[in-house]
Amino acid sequence: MSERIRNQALKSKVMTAEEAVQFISNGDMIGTSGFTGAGYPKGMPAAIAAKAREAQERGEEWAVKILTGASTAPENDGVLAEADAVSFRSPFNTDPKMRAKINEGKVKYTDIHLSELGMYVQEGFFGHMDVAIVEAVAIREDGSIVPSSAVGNNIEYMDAADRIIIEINEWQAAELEGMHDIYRMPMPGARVPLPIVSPGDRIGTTSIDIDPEKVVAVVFTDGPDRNAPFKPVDETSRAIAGHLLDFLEGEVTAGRLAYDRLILQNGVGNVPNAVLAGLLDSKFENITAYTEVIQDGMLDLIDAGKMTMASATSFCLSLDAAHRMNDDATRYKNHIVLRPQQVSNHPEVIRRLAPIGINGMIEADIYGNVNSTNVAGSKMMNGIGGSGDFTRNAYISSFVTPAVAKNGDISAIVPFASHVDHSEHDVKLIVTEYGYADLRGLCPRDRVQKIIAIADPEYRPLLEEYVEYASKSKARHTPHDLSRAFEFHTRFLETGSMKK
Ligand code: 0RQ
Repeated sequence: MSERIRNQALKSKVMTAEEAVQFISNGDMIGTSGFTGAGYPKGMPAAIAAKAREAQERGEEWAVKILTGASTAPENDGVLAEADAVSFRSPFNTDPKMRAKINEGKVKYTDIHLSELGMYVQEGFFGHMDVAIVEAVAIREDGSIVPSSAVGNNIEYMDAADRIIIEINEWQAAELEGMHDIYRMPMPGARVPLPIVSPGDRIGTTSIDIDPEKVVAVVFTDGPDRNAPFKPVDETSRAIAGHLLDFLEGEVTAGRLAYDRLILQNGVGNVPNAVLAGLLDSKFENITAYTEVIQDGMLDLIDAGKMTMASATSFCLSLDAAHRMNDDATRYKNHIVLRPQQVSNHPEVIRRLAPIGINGMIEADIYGNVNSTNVAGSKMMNGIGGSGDFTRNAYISSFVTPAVAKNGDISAIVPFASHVDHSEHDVKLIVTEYGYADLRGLCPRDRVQKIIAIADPEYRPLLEEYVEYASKSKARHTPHDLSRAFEFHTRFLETGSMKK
């Protein structure tokens, strides 16, 4: 304990999660640490869920509102959703139990750009924040907090909250101390340019200074971050990665990129992770990343000497890779900077550094509008995450996806996106296993054939058929036949397949 809590006063606040739950009340707004399955609280959620259950057994309504960094894990979102202990949640969520409650309408969910959520809290858009629960690797002598495997919105939540509960997770390597770069974003009117001109630039401190008087409890935990392992790279994802690398090679040939000047933003998901695997055998060297999560593939690139520096706000590592990080955090510290998500996803810095953005998607339409979030227009999958922060501001924003989902019953290319997260103005490149559609500089009608060419061959005639109807429209700029624009989706909802 003495090594992890170096502040004398806060040693007296150590208690169990079951004791600390006295500081949580019905209706509280709680801001927690945690981002893509890393650095989330592992002790308090179960205690909060138990408190909700007890109240519900007495016939009382009892639920809290939860803000996180991004997705967490079954021990956090899962247990809280199962106990019906949450009335409101934001942002990005991947937990299936929480997703079900959101889609049943039992949890109100608001899907916010990850760079903006901390700002919303600072500006009071969500109302009063009662409690912040933050996982840390240590508390320093001065009472400042050393975050664990995610920084997320920890600063904003601890600044805004009346009460702070720190979870010290002894499973997380103490050597993570020094990896973080903590910068407190000034309020509007006081903001200055962020002096980050290279992904590794540091602009802050290595711990979060807080008001120690607000700390009501320190809870010890000892459990791993929990992430599902990435799917092994299969033929489809290898083909997608191959096409993306061909595109990047073409950019080098055209003089718009160089083999030693590749900056990446890589979304979470099986396909984006496969792209990282593809880069291992590529000609690119001295790769850097200005991104939001460090995935397995990045550790491989760092170990191979291919990636020199990665800036992110959290890890999203399989358990095996998390063990590698824990065993070797001192070395990885030379190559990784973890920042608050307002900084990792900051539009100003992204536009300056000009990374290649690579994100997954649900569907794209024939003009290049992309849906990342809502299946058939209304069923929430995960959320926009940071894809909007990067897609709007990256140098080249690409979307990677298998051409079909659900054994071929769903086409990733549709006549009209049933929900739009990223518009035709921002999407520059779409990649499937059939190739890439480079949309730069093309008018909507010229994008159509490029996009249909990378659809699954079975869906191409159906898309062509739609284009033929749409072409009868008098409006020739972005021709649509609104009576049939959603026919892929309506057919899927009626028959279980988008096929005819
Ligand atoms: O479902 O797991 O039940 O089989 O979506 O799909 O093909 O494995 O691809 O892991 O890259 O995820 C858009 C969800 C893609 C993700 C999405 C189903 C498919 C499968 C996963 P199963 P794949 P990926 C950085 C940036 C938004 C946020 C973002 C995502 C499951 O990339 O959440 O980019 N993106 N953030 O079957 C119905 C479709 C479908 C579909 C795929 N058209 N209809 N289901 N699926 N397409 C991260 C952060 O910001 C934190």
